[in-house]
Amino acid sequence: MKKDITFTMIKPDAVKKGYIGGILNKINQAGFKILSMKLTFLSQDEAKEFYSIHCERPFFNDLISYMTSGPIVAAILEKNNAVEEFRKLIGSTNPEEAAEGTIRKIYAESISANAIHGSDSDENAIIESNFHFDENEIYDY
Ligand code: 3AN
Repeated sequence: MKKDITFTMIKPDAVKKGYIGGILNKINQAGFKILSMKLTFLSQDEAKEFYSIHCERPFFNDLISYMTSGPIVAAILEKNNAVEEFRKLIGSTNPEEAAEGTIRKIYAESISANAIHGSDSDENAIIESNFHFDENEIYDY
């Protein structure tokens, strides 16, 4: 895929609280185009693989329990400079440090239940998108 993309997940805490609509509204208003999207559920193995970079961190087991505690919304988003622009829109990992108006400032409850994921590099955006979606599930419009 040659488009400028990022990958996101609306995490279980935000889905359970009914924030899907509010978060998607922020994403659309910020000018991101949704190329793929689904409500889905991560298995333990999928969550461990997705977050394998954090496997030595003290919060790893809690992170896996949390990410498998309910459904998530996975999506691929397109915009110029998508990765950086989306990280700005979601705000800091710790919602207490997130800027006013960011998705985490509005919707996240804590650093460990922080409402939304955004890829941290173009390379990871592609890896993470391919992890969740087949090529024929990515729409060109
Ligand atoms: P981000 O999601 O902002 O890229 P990462 O990649 O450093 O942050 O962390 C991935 C996820 O791990 C976070 N979204 C959060 O749920 C969890 N996490 C990160 N740091 C901590 C921490 N110090 N304590 C608990 N959970 C954390």
